[in-house]
Amino acid sequence: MENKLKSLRNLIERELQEIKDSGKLEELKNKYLGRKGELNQILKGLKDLAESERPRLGQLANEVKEELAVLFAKSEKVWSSKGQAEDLDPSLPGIKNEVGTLHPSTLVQYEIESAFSQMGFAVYDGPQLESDYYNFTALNIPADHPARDTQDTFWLEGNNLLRTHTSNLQVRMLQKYGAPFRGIFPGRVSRYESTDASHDHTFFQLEGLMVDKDITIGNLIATMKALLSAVFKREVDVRLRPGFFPFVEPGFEMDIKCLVCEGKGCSVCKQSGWVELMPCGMVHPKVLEAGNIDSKIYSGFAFGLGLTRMVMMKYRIDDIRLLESGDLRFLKQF
Ligand code: FA5
Repeated sequence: MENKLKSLRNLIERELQEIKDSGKLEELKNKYLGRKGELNQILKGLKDLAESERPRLGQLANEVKEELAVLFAKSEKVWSSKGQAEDLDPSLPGIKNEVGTLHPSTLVQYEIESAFSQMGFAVYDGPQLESDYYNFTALNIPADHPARDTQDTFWLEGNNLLRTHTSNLQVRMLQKYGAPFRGIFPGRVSRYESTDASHDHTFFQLEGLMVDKDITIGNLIATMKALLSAVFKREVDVRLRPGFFPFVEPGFEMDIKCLVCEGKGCSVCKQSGWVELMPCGMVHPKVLEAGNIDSKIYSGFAFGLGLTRMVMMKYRIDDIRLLESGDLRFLKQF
């Protein structure tokens, strides 16, 4: 019996290696391990053995049985994965891949970047985690200045904060590149404020800064007109009014006639028909000096476009919170 068991195991091992399809595997399994299979036929002979032989051969029979079960299990695994590969039909049409789209703010940002590149402006990025100095103090907003109250923020350790505006790059850029300078800085900003249809706690601005000899308000207005036509590609109604920012003198607010309601009044423009879009002005001498620029030789203009609001106007989006919601039903429309 011992020889029969061993040669059956060797035979099965060999045959398993030679099989060519999973049907044959099933056939071998029935032939050798089935109820009426060869292994059971051999095991039936156990009862006829001498009592002294039975325990040893019984144990051997169990070992062979287990070994064969493992061998068959391995082959089944191999043949089931081969089976899957055989099921693959390369002629079937592919599964549609979900490709994302650019965020509407990115689309508008790219349009502005391309228009400004043609006017000789470079595009810069900068830290969103900023020091008190570059976000406020260097911009002529000392610690006790009431202008800080208009831009409440999230404070971090070590007198750092999440930047409240892209103006944080004005002095950084002047210190780094000096004058003459032409640059735009798009990016994310944060404010600690309650949200409504036109205010979010996280939104995007796009700053512009030009410093050179003989820069005037005329240059500022021409540049802002170029920006508006790059985005809207048609005439839009805007108005310029005086505005106060400690880092510009004189300072202006540029508003756009609300395109969501065509100026009739809605929740975006707070029923006024106008939306604050782009504050701007001539760079304050103190800012130039913080950037190591001689304010007697150089002058400049700066603007701080509310990029997210611009996107709302362009696409007539009636709630700013949709833009950072991550809602694919909304985003897929662009
Ligand atoms: C500023 O942030 C100044 N740094 C702009 C500036 C730059 C002035 C250079 C002069 C020279 P203000 O806080 O007004 O200003 O914000 C600028 C624009 O960002 C607003 O006109 C508006 O379009 C947008 N904005 C402000 N707060 C929010 C908000 N909570 N949600 C969405 N957009 C906002």
